[in-house]
Amino acid sequence: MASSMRSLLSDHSRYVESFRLFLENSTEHQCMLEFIEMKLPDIISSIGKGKSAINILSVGGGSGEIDLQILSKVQAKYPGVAINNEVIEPSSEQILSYKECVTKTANLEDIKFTWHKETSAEYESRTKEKKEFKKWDFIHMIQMLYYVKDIRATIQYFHSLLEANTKLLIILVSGTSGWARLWKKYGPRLPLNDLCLYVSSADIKEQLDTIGLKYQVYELPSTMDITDCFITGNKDGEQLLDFLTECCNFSETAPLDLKKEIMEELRKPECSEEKDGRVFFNNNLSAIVIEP
Ligand code: CQA
Repeated sequence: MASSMRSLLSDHSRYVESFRLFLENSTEHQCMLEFIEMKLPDIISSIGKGKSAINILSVGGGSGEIDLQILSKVQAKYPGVAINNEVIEPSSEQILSYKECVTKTANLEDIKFTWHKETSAEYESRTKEKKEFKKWDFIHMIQMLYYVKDIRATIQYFHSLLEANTKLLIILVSGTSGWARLWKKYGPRLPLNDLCLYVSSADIKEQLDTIGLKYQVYELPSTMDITDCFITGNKDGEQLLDFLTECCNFSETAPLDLKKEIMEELRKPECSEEKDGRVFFNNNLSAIVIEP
């Protein structure tokens, strides 16, 4: 039977709405902020050694909340040193939010911001064409590798822009997360699209080993409260389910057997933990720090 399931990424305003709900119901941002607070200072401890300015490249900077926290740590480590922060971000709405975020934040006077409204692949071909091989002191790619066509080539390209004492930081879902489990088991039965790849840190580590790059991995524990997904007719629950399956209106468009199986899977210990009558989906992230 032909399925009428459609990718959530094909309906942008719906995607944004369920992403907002996901952020409200998960510790996604908190766990990154904790990592930035506790681990980043050490990771960036030599990126500015002897430099008069620090060049940072944010690949897929989104609306900037996480970027600004990273920048505050760089400022704290290198007080008074000028920072040049360039952002690659294809969405004009995200760039607008980022700019508003910058306007609202104090103490950013020593930082110069530049936005490139393009994908990482467009950035690569544009800079190659112009033979503009700018080197960077810190490059980060946070929750974005799902959306590139060729992960290995993307990592290799941005890695080639690093000099001595610098770092490339990748954050994405952990191979031990409920996402990785769900994708492995049900990926092929969920709406196929070439916009999003089901990749986790396990796949990235494999790629890095193949290329022969040196890296360190940090596990960032995170959960998403999906209790509402099990309440029939609950609107928030349905939207969270759309985000989990990356499907538009999953509840009503998925074949019944698939829906039943996924609802059962979501409760299993491989995906979630039950606590105080609530169901917490494993949203663990991995931070991978790559050496030059
Ligand atoms: C677009 C693409 C991705 C977006 C977006 C818009 C996104 C968030 C907000 N708007 Cl066109 N991506 C995103 C960020 C974090 C995150 C997830 C998606 O955790 C969910 N994933 C599952 C782990 C990624 C597939």
